Amino acid sequence: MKILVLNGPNLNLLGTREPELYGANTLDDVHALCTQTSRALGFEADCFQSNHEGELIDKIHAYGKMHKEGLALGAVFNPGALTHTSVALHDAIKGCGLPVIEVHISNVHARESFRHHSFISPVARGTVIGLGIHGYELAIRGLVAVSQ
Ligand code: CA2
Repeated sequence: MKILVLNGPNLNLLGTREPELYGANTLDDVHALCTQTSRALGFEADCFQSNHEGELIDKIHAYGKMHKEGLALGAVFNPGALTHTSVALHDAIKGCGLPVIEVHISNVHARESFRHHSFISPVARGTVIGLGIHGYELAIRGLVAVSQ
C-alpha cells in the first residue's frame, strides 16, 4: 500500500537558500524522512516533486485511481506557491477523491497576506503548517491514523 509524497514548485531548492524560512534540510532529506516514516508504519512512500502544475495534477489523478483500487492510502502534499493560486489542483483533489494532507514547512499565516488563503485546504483531509520538515512525518502519521 502506497503513500504519495508530493511537492510542488521550487521545493527542489530546499536547503540551498532561505534557511531562515525553510530550514537547512534538502528535498532528499524530506524524501528519506517520508520513506522511513512510511516504512515504519507498513507503507511505501512514492516521493515526487514537480515545478509543473499539470504534472502534479496527473500524479493526483493516478493516485485517485490507485486509492479507489485499494493500492494507495492517500497523499501528503506541499503544493508550494500553487497553494495560493491553483483552482486546478483544488478541482483535481476534489474530483478524484484522494485523501490529501496539506503540508507547509513555514507558517504561512505569519507571512504575507497573499499566503493566507489556500485553494487546497477546503479539499484536504487535514493540514500541517509551520512545523518545518517534521510536518511531513506528522502528516504521514495523521493520514494513517485517520484512515484506520
Ligand atoms: O512553507 C511552505 O512549505 C510553502 O508551501 C513553500 C512555498 C511557498 O510559496 C508557500 O507559500 C509556503 C515556497 C517553496 C519554495 O521553497 C524554497 C526553498 C528554498 C529556497 C527557495 C525556495
